[in-house]
Amino acid sequence: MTHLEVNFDGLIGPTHNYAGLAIGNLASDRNKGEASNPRAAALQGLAKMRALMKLGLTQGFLPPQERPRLDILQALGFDGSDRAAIEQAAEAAPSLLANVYSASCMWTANAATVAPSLDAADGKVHFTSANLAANFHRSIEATETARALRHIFADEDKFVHHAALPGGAHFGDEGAANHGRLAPSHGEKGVHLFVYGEDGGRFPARQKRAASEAVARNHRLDPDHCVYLQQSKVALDAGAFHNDVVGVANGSVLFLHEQSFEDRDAAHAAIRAAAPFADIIEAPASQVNLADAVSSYLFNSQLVTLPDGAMALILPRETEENDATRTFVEDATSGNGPIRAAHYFDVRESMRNGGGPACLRLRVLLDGDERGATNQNFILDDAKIDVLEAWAAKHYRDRLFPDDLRDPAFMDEAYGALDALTQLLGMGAYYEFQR
Ligand code: SUG
Repeated sequence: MTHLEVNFDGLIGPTHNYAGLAIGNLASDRNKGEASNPRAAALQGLAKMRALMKLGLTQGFLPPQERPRLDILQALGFDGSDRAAIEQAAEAAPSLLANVYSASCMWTANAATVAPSLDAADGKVHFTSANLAANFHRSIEATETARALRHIFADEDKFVHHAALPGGAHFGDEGAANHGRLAPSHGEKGVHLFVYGEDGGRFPARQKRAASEAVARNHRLDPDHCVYLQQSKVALDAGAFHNDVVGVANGSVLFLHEQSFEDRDAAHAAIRAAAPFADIIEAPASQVNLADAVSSYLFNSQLVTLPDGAMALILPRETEENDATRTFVEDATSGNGPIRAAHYFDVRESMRNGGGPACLRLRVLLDGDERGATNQNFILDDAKIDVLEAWAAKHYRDRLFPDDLRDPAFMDEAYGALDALTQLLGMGAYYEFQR
């Protein structure tokens, strides 16, 4: 049956804030301590999902994770009642409190790496939750991500779930944000590009080569169809903390910046050898410099195949506002090439934490039976988006400072929003605090 890519976006949680927690992420650092607007963030994300559905794509979502994570505070010695744990942490370690409150699971491109059944030796869809070991606030996502994926893709005859890689930073794994798949079409066997880093002069690399190799083994991929490429240190030091900040693959197209890889020529040769059908569309540094690529998030676009077979770019407004990147997009979409359209979206709340359109989604390529076996609670239609919009409008604040996390009353508010979500979706006692 027809293979379709389903995007699972992170439904942005009520605690979205700017705490400046992320290493190597210039936007997160720049906006540290500023006021966020969680309600606008959630609505922006939902508007993007609705627009992709209008383009004829199937759209899913992953629910927000439980925040604050009281179990983590307790494990770190802040015990007593829930309120007491929050108050003690606020006093003794406010930045730790921000970590257990982070809404970072919204960036589901980092939730896991996924291999379609077409490519796995056992003919099943494989998921490896990312350990996100490079940042504490993200490392606590892995167990809940694994639980969410098992909840949504429960059929063991079709789906295989691998736990996050062991060993912390030794096998640092940031999920699909450093992985791309090329194939002549969605229904054909693909070639997997795994991009890893070596520490730069300014920032440490988050994705380790050994982690990518382990994921490829877990997913039972054909080694001849896997290519390992080192991200360039200049890109890392310019703020490309994940490779999806400088490139995106879809179908036969690889859309990327000239300075993505440490050894550009060798990388392109390796890609062409494994995927002779590949169409590499590259922005020369003379036309788009790395600073513009990173600040505009040109390459953190979603490159999607529409029902008529043409491809479209789903870009952040920031790319349109930058003359160099907008012009590059106009050139890339105006000819007879595979990419025919560009759609710009306001996802500024996420962008201010370094998360563009592509960060907000996990791609899962599924055939018809696999789609049928997917928990339909997490597949959207217009009516469900209406419900989620009304829910966010009712339960989310429109202004939140990192300091607001110190008030235990905000914990009750955040849990209240998640509790209401589980009721709306009939998810039962999904979260730990509900048990
Ligand atoms: O891991 N930002 C995230 C952004 C992730 C973007 N994802 C992809 N490129 N696929 C990160 O750096 C900021 C949180 C804060 O500072 O409060 C943060 O975690």
